[in-house]
Amino acid sequence: MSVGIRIDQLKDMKVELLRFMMPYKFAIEEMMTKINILKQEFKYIHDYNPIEHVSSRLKSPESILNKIDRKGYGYSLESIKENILDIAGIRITCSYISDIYKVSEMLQQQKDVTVIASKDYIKNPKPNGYQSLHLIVKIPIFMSDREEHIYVEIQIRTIAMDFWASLEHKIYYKYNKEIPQHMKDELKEAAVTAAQLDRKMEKLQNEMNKLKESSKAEEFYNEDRVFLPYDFLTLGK
Ligand code: 0O2
Repeated sequence: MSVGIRIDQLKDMKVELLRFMMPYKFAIEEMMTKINILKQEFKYIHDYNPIEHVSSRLKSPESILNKIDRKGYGYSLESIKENILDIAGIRITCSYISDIYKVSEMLQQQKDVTVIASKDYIKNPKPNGYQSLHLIVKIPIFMSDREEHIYVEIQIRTIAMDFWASLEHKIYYKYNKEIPQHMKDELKEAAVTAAQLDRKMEKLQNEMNKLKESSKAEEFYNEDRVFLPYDFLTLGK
Protein backbone atom coordinates (compact mmCIF):
# COMPACT_ATOMS: atom_id res chain seq x y z
CA MET A 1 0.00 0.00 0.00
CA SER A 2 1.23 3.50 -0.83
CA VAL A 3 0.85 4.90 2.73
CA GLY A 4 3.14 2.23 4.07
CA ILE A 5 0.52 0.45 6.20
CA ARG A 6 -0.05 -3.19 5.35
CA ILE A 7 -3.53 -4.75 5.18
CA ASP A 8 -2.74 -6.98 8.16
CA GLN A 9 -1.65 -3.92 10.17
CA LEU A 10 -4.93 -2.19 9.30
CA LYS A 11 -6.85 -5.28 10.37
CA ASP A 12 -4.96 -5.32 13.69
CA MET A 13 -5.77 -1.62 14.20
CA LYS A 14 -9.44 -2.29 13.49
CA VAL A 15 -9.55 -5.13 16.01
CA GLU A 16 -7.78 -2.96 18.59
CA LEU A 17 -10.20 -0.07 18.01
CA LEU A 18 -13.22 -2.39 18.26
CA ARG A 19 -11.84 -3.90 21.44
CA PHE A 20 -11.34 -0.41 22.84
CA MET A 21 -14.81 0.86 21.88
CA MET A 22 -16.78 -2.24 22.92
CA PRO A 23 -16.94 -1.50 26.68
CA TYR A 24 -18.29 2.00 25.84
CA LYS A 25 -21.10 0.44 23.81
CA PHE A 26 -21.87 -1.89 26.74
CA ALA A 27 -21.71 1.02 29.20
CA ILE A 28 -24.35 2.82 27.13
CA GLU A 29 -26.52 -0.31 27.10
CA GLU A 30 -26.15 -0.69 30.86
CA MET A 31 -27.05 2.95 31.54
CA MET A 32 -30.00 2.71 29.14
CA THR A 33 -31.28 -0.31 31.11
CA LYS A 34 -30.95 1.62 34.36
CA ILE A 35 -32.83 4.59 32.89
CA ASN A 36 -35.52 2.34 31.45
CA ILE A 37 -36.06 0.70 34.85
CA LEU A 38 -36.45 4.10 36.51
CA LYS A 39 -38.86 5.17 33.78
CA GLN A 40 -41.07 2.07 34.14
CA GLU A 41 -40.98 2.04 37.94
CA PHE A 42 -42.01 5.68 38.06
CA LYS A 43 -44.80 5.10 35.59
CA TYR A 44 -46.27 2.18 37.59
CA ILE A 45 -45.84 3.59 41.09
CA HIS A 46 -46.46 7.29 40.56
CA ASP A 47 -48.57 7.08 37.40
CA TYR A 48 -46.25 9.66 35.92
CA ASN A 49 -43.17 9.64 33.70
CA PRO A 50 -40.33 12.09 34.48
CA ILE A 51 -38.41 10.98 31.36
CA GLU A 52 -39.75 12.07 27.99
CA HIS A 53 -37.03 10.78 25.73
CA VAL A 54 -33.59 9.12 25.92
CA SER A 55 -30.95 8.95 23.21
CA SER A 56 -27.36 7.80 23.12
CA ARG A 57 -24.32 8.07 20.94
CA LEU A 58 -20.81 6.67 20.75
CA LYS A 59 -18.26 9.34 19.84
CA SER A 60 -16.78 8.59 16.42
CA PRO A 61 -13.02 7.89 16.18
CA GLU A 62 -12.64 11.12 14.10
CA SER A 63 -14.38 13.15 16.76
CA ILE A 64 -12.21 11.55 19.49
CA LEU A 65 -9.05 12.44 17.53
CA ASN A 66 -10.29 16.03 16.99
CA LYS A 67 -10.84 16.45 20.71
CA ILE A 68 -7.39 15.01 21.51
CA ASP A 69 -5.84 17.50 19.06
CA ARG A 70 -7.87 20.39 20.46
CA LYS A 71 -6.99 19.60 24.06
CA GLY A 72 -3.41 18.49 23.40
CA TYR A 73 -3.75 15.07 25.02
CA GLY A 74 -1.56 12.07 24.13
CA TYR A 75 -2.65 9.74 21.32
CA SER A 76 -2.32 6.44 23.24
CA LEU A 77 -5.47 4.44 24.03
CA GLU A 78 -4.55 4.83 27.70
CA SER A 79 -4.59 8.62 27.36
CA ILE A 80 -7.86 8.55 25.40
CA LYS A 81 -9.45 6.39 28.10
CA GLU A 82 -8.35 8.71 30.92
CA ASN A 83 -8.99 12.05 29.20
CA ILE A 84 -11.93 11.75 26.83
CA LEU A 85 -14.82 11.28 29.20
CA ASP A 86 -17.66 11.58 26.69
CA ILE A 87 -16.95 8.65 24.36
CA ALA A 88 -20.18 7.14 25.69
CA GLY A 89 -22.90 9.77 25.79
CA ILE A 90 -26.52 9.67 26.92
CA ARG A 91 -29.06 12.46 26.63
CA ILE A 92 -32.20 12.41 28.76
CA THR A 93 -35.05 14.81 28.01
CA CYS A 94 -37.51 15.60 30.80
CA SER A 95 -40.69 17.66 30.81
CA TYR A 96 -39.88 19.71 33.91
CA ILE A 97 -36.76 21.12 35.57
CA SER A 98 -37.55 19.37 38.87
CA ASP A 99 -37.59 16.05 36.96
CA ILE A 100 -34.01 16.70 35.81
CA TYR A 101 -32.79 16.81 39.41
CA LYS A 102 -34.98 13.82 40.39
CA VAL A 103 -33.55 11.69 37.58
CA SER A 104 -30.01 12.86 38.30
CA GLU A 105 -30.43 12.00 42.00
CA MET A 106 -31.87 8.55 41.26
CA LEU A 107 -28.95 7.70 38.96
CA GLN A 108 -26.33 9.03 41.38
CA GLN A 109 -27.77 6.95 44.22
CA GLN A 110 -27.09 3.66 42.43
CA LYS A 111 -24.32 1.67 44.09
CA ASP A 112 -22.35 0.89 40.95
CA VAL A 113 -22.52 4.45 39.61
CA THR A 114 -19.64 6.71 40.67
CA VAL A 115 -20.10 10.39 39.97
CA ILE A 116 -16.86 11.90 38.72
CA ALA A 117 -18.10 15.39 37.85
CA SER A 118 -21.28 17.36 37.63
CA LYS A 119 -21.84 20.63 35.76
CA ASP A 120 -25.06 22.50 36.36
CA TYR A 121 -25.62 24.74 33.37
CA ILE A 122 -29.22 25.24 34.55
CA LYS A 123 -28.27 27.10 37.71
CA ASN A 124 -25.32 28.63 35.82
CA PRO A 125 -26.17 28.84 32.10
CA LYS A 126 -23.30 29.24 29.63
CA PRO A 127 -22.78 32.84 28.35
CA ASN A 128 -24.49 31.89 25.04
CA GLY A 129 -27.60 30.74 26.97
CA TYR A 130 -26.95 26.95 26.90
CA GLN A 131 -28.71 25.10 29.72
CA SER A 132 -28.46 21.45 30.73
CA LEU A 133 -27.28 19.32 33.64
CA HIS A 134 -24.16 17.31 32.81
CA LEU A 135 -22.92 14.34 34.79
CA ILE A 136 -19.79 12.32 34.18
CA VAL A 137 -20.21 8.93 35.82
CA LYS A 138 -18.09 5.81 35.90
CA ILE A 139 -19.63 2.33 35.82
CA PRO A 140 -18.11 -1.17 35.92
CA ILE A 141 -18.43 -3.34 32.83
CA PHE A 142 -17.78 -7.05 33.20
CA MET A 143 -16.16 -8.49 30.06
CA SER A 144 -15.26 -12.16 29.50
CA ASP A 145 -11.69 -11.67 30.72
CA ARG A 146 -11.66 -8.36 32.56
CA GLU A 147 -13.55 -5.70 34.45
CA GLU A 148 -13.42 -2.20 33.00
CA HIS A 149 -14.50 1.06 34.58
CA ILE A 150 -16.02 3.20 31.89
CA TYR A 151 -16.88 6.92 31.84
CA VAL A 152 -20.29 7.94 30.55
CA GLU A 153 -21.44 11.52 29.98
CA ILE A 154 -25.10 12.05 30.82
CA GLN A 155 -26.81 15.27 29.69
CA ILE A 156 -30.20 15.90 31.27
CA ARG A 157 -32.38 18.75 30.02
CA THR A 158 -35.96 19.82 29.43
CA ILE A 159 -37.69 19.66 26.05
CA ALA A 160 -37.32 23.45 25.71
CA MET A 161 -33.57 23.33 26.54
CA ASP A 162 -33.12 20.49 24.06
CA PHE A 163 -34.98 22.39 21.33
CA TRP A 164 -32.72 25.40 21.91
CA ALA A 165 -29.49 23.34 22.03
CA SER A 166 -30.21 21.46 18.81
CA LEU A 167 -30.96 24.69 16.90
CA GLU A 168 -27.90 26.43 18.35
CA HIS A 169 -25.77 23.42 17.39
CA LYS A 170 -27.05 23.58 13.80
CA ILE A 171 -26.46 27.35 13.57
CA TYR A 172 -22.97 26.96 15.09
CA TYR A 173 -21.93 24.53 12.37
CA LYS A 174 -23.82 26.32 9.57
CA TYR A 175 -21.81 29.49 10.29
CA ASN A 176 -18.64 27.48 10.81
CA LYS A 177 -18.54 28.38 14.53
CA GLU A 178 -18.68 32.17 13.75
CA ILE A 179 -22.29 33.07 14.53
CA PRO A 180 -23.24 36.67 13.53
CA GLN A 181 -23.76 38.93 16.56
CA HIS A 182 -27.49 39.55 15.90
CA MET A 183 -28.11 35.77 15.86
CA LYS A 184 -26.12 35.35 19.08
CA ASP A 185 -28.32 38.00 20.69
CA GLU A 186 -31.50 36.33 19.45
CA LEU A 187 -30.32 32.93 20.61
CA LYS A 188 -29.61 34.35 24.06
CA GLU A 189 -33.08 35.88 24.12
CA ALA A 190 -34.61 32.57 23.02
CA ALA A 191 -32.76 30.78 25.83
CA VAL A 192 -34.23 33.20 28.38
CA THR A 193 -37.71 32.67 26.89
CA ALA A 194 -37.23 28.89 27.01
CA ALA A 195 -36.25 29.13 30.69
CA GLN A 196 -39.35 31.23 31.42
CA LEU A 197 -41.53 28.67 29.62
CA ASP A 198 -39.97 25.87 31.69
CA ARG A 199 -40.75 27.70 34.92
CA LYS A 200 -44.30 28.51 33.82
CA MET A 201 -45.05 24.92 32.77
CA GLU A 202 -43.68 23.63 36.06
CA LYS A 203 -45.91 26.01 38.01
CA LEU A 204 -48.98 24.84 36.07
CA GLN A 205 -48.01 21.20 36.57
CA ASN A 206 -47.66 21.75 40.34
CA GLU A 207 -51.11 23.28 40.54
CA MET A 208 -52.59 20.42 38.55
CA ASN A 209 -50.86 17.88 40.83
CA LYS A 210 -52.45 19.42 43.90
CA LEU A 211 -55.89 19.02 42.31
CA LYS A 212 -55.05 15.46 41.23
CA GLU A 213 -53.96 14.51 44.76
CA SER A 214 -57.26 15.59 46.31
CA SER A 215 -59.39 13.78 43.71
CA LYS A 216 -57.15 10.67 43.93
CA ALA A 217 -57.88 10.28 47.64
CA GLU A 218 -61.60 10.28 46.88
CA GLU A 219 -61.26 7.77 44.03
CA PHE A 220 -59.26 5.38 46.22
CA TYR A 221 -62.02 5.10 48.79
CA ASN A 222 -64.62 4.53 46.08
CA GLU A 223 -62.67 1.65 44.43
CA ASP A 224 -63.55 -1.90 45.57
CA ARG A 225 -61.08 -3.90 43.38
CA VAL A 226 -57.35 -3.61 42.73
CA PHE A 227 -55.91 -4.23 39.24
CA LEU A 228 -52.34 -4.39 37.93
CA PRO A 229 -51.76 -2.33 34.79
CA TYR A 230 -52.19 -4.40 31.59
CA ASP A 231 -48.69 -3.69 30.24
CA PHE A 232 -47.19 -4.68 33.61
CA LEU A 233 -48.46 -8.23 33.13
CA THR A 234 -47.29 -8.33 29.48
CA LEU A 235 -43.84 -7.06 30.60
CA GLY A 236 -44.30 -3.82 28.69
CA LYS A 237 -44.32 -5.57 25.23
P1 0O2 B 1 -21.14 16.20 20.99
O1 0O2 B 1 -21.15 15.80 19.56
O2 0O2 B 1 -22.49 16.63 21.48
O3 0O2 B 1 -20.48 15.22 21.87
P2 0O2 B 1 -15.52 19.71 25.91
O4 0O2 B 1 -16.38 18.46 25.88
O5 0O2 B 1 -14.15 19.45 26.43
O6 0O2 B 1 -15.56 20.49 24.63
P3 0O2 B 1 -16.39 20.27 28.42
O7 0O2 B 1 -16.28 21.47 29.29
O8 0O2 B 1 -15.61 19.08 28.81
O9 0O2 B 1 -16.08 20.67 26.94
O10 0O2 B 1 -17.83 19.75 28.24
P4 0O2 B 1 -19.22 20.39 28.54
O11 0O2 B 1 -19.19 21.86 28.75
O12 0O2 B 1 -19.75 19.54 29.64
O13 0O2 B 1 -20.00 20.15 27.15
C1 0O2 B 1 -19.88 18.99 26.43
C2 0O2 B 1 -21.11 18.73 25.58
O14 0O2 B 1 -22.22 19.51 26.02
C3 0O2 B 1 -20.94 19.11 24.12
O15 0O2 B 1 -20.39 18.04 23.43
C4 0O2 B 1 -22.37 19.38 23.68
O16 0O2 B 1 -23.07 18.16 23.44
C5 0O2 B 1 -22.96 20.02 24.92
N1 0O2 B 1 -22.77 21.49 24.90
C6 0O2 B 1 -21.95 22.18 25.71
N2 0O2 B 1 -22.04 23.49 25.45
C7 0O2 B 1 -22.93 23.64 24.45
C8 0O2 B 1 -23.46 24.77 23.75
O17 0O2 B 1 -23.11 25.92 23.99
N3 0O2 B 1 -24.39 24.52 22.78
C9 0O2 B 1 -24.80 23.26 22.48
N4 0O2 B 1 -25.72 23.12 21.51
N5 0O2 B 1 -24.32 22.17 23.11
C10 0O2 B 1 -23.39 22.35 24.09
P5 0O2 B 1 -19.49 18.21 22.14
O18 0O2 B 1 -18.20 17.53 22.40
O19 0O2 B 1 -19.43 19.65 21.73
O20 0O2 B 1 -20.23 17.50 20.99
